[in-house]
Amino acid sequence: MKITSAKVIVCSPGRNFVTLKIETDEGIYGLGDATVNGRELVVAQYLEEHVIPSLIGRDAGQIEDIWQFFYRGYYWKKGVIDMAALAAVDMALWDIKAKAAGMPLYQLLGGKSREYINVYTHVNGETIADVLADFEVALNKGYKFIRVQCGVPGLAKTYGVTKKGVAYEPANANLPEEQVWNTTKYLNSVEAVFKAVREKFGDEVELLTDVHHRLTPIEAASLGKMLEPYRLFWMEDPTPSDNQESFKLIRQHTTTKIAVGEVTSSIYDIKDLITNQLVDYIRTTIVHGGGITHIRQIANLAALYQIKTGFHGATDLSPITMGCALHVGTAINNFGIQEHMPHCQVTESVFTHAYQFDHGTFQVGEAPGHGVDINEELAAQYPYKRASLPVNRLEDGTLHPW
Ligand code: GCO
Ligand code: MG
Repeated sequence: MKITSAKVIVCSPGRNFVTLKIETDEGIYGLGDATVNGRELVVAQYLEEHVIPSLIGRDAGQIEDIWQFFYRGYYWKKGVIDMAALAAVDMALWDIKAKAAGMPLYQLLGGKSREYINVYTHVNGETIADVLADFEVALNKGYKFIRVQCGVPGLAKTYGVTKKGVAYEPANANLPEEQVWNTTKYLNSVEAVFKAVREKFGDEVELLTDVHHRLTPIEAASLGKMLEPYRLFWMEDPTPSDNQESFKLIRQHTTTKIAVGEVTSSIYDIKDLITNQLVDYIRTTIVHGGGITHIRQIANLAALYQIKTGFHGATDLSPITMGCALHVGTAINNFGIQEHMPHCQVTESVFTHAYQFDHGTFQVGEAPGHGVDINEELAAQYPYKRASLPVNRLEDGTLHPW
């Protein structure tokens, strides 16, 4: 089966998405997600100028060789833009192969390892009372794994906290909004919300939290120790993982489990974290991590160390990435949890999908391929709009990780 054409669809149904559509001479097409939040047009142009011309005429079935052509075959490998472009090609080719086989993708990846996919959702609020109210809503929807983020007294805005009743969207402005951060205020206030949640809702529900790269390693260690009584499912990105060794310091002090990887795009970005058993969950996901082909390699390495997956699943990853993540999650043994930040209705109307939410879990669906499609006519009604992620400064103006 030959690749006859490919095109990039950039649209903004509620937020920006970059989609690659690959067509073949047998009439089967495949779709891949190439969205990098805040840098969408860069990946779109990369695909159009450098990837698509080299794809035409190739055998669509040679997924591994095509992956290696754009990775090993390219001198400047491994950046997130490259890996997102490569991921889109890889997702689309797996979609084509599974459609040609008349099978849902998970069958090609080894078949079902589980009956459903557990997901975690986000709960947040400016105050503890707001968090407790939002928490109850999530429990009523059936979620058994819940990420908790609370406003920090004295800070105008806190990561992950949104106005009441408004869905949280990270890329919230045309140009980066400048927010203010104070680590002491955060560390002084963060324990109380977990205490309140455990007191009100008991020990059974699993709790997670995202530190969003804000702390130094020793601060992260003290946070982990402080939160031990609340038995978190994980604390996420407690410190930036650029220096993988720094997680040794955290591990020396706390048994709070750690999840890392949503900003990583290659196995080499997390290899030391895995092989030194410095984390418990890997969050690299299909779109930023080179597609299904590369994510399976990461998951296999992690499995050797009893580390599980916890794929990133924020709204800036398109339903196509979610579909692929659910197929991989269904097939592999060391699946841990899937993040679920529901897409808005407009996104859902443009991207139709076979996967279904069911009481805090997903059913992957039985449609051939990855099961996600795009309504191109509708997509065209939502043109790209520049949107940027915020940046963070300390109170004295120093730039700090967001
Ligand atoms: C998460 C993430 C997101 C990111 C977002 C950036 O854990 O879901 O941290 O909220 O901030 O994906 O584009
Ligand atoms: Mg995160």
